[in-house]
Amino acid sequence: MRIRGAGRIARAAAEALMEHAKLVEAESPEEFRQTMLEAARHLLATRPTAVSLKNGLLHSLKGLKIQLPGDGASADVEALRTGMIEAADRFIAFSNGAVAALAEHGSKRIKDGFTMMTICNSSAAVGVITKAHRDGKKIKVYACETRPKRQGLITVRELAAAGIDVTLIVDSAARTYMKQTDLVFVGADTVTAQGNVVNKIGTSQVALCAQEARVPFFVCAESYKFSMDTLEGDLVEIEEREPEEIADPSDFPGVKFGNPVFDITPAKYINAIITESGLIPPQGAYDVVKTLKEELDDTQL
Ligand code: RUB
Repeated sequence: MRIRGAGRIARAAAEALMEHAKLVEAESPEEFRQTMLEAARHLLATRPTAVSLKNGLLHSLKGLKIQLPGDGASADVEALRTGMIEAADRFIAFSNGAVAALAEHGSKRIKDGFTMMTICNSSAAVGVITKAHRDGKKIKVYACETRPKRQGLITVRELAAAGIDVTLIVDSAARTYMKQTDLVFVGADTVTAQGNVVNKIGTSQVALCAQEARVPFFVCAESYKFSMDTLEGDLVEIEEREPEEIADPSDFPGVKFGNPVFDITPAKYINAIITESGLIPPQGAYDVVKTLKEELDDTQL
């Protein structure tokens, strides 16, 4: 939890692999390859829900491809090391560029005088909103507190520091403030091939309120947040965290605690998913996943 947010998690994992690649000592290309795969699996086990982590690792592991038969089987350890470092570096640059491109597309939907709502702390959603502000639009934001870890506090600090008129609200006030909201922007940890979105717990309730109030609901998600596994029928694992995040269990003898930290917003509540390539309907998730598969299918973890 020291590194959080699906995009940052992916970039941090790529950076960790890159640092590892620089330091690893290996007798043979095969040993180097195995060591990098082990490191990637270790990183993958840190957070179960955000598919950006897996995709960021796969993008980086493409650097090992130069070892594949017929594709330079003779690559030595130093060539693999350089390949890994360059691939991880490429992913980090691509990821940062994707967040900026997405902000450019999404901010066009924000008109002067608009009020937005957001939940949790999504660098992609914050990027869209701050881009509109930088473009000179006078905007307001309602930011949900986001119990139990209160990532909404990070969001309000970021928006206030950018000079944006921001109001912190408790999660249960989302419906009340939806009446004064023009657009909702949220982030994503994973987008399924069916166009459903996994994001911080509470997101689906905000989507429901938006639907009822006829307020457009936008998800900000770079292409590496789309899940190839869901095309093959896998379900996204929802991280369940310790009860201490909610209250001290010893103060409540005989009480059970439930603390799932992400939920699933069905595609039917989503107006568009904003990616680095543009705004797509949730049904377009299938095409994004297919493209990702073409790009990453020959890289294994
Ligand atoms: C963060 C969260 C964010 C998404 C998208 O949860 O749910 O909305 O990860 O973030 P946590 P970004 O704090 O538990 O990691 O747009 O920055 O990738």
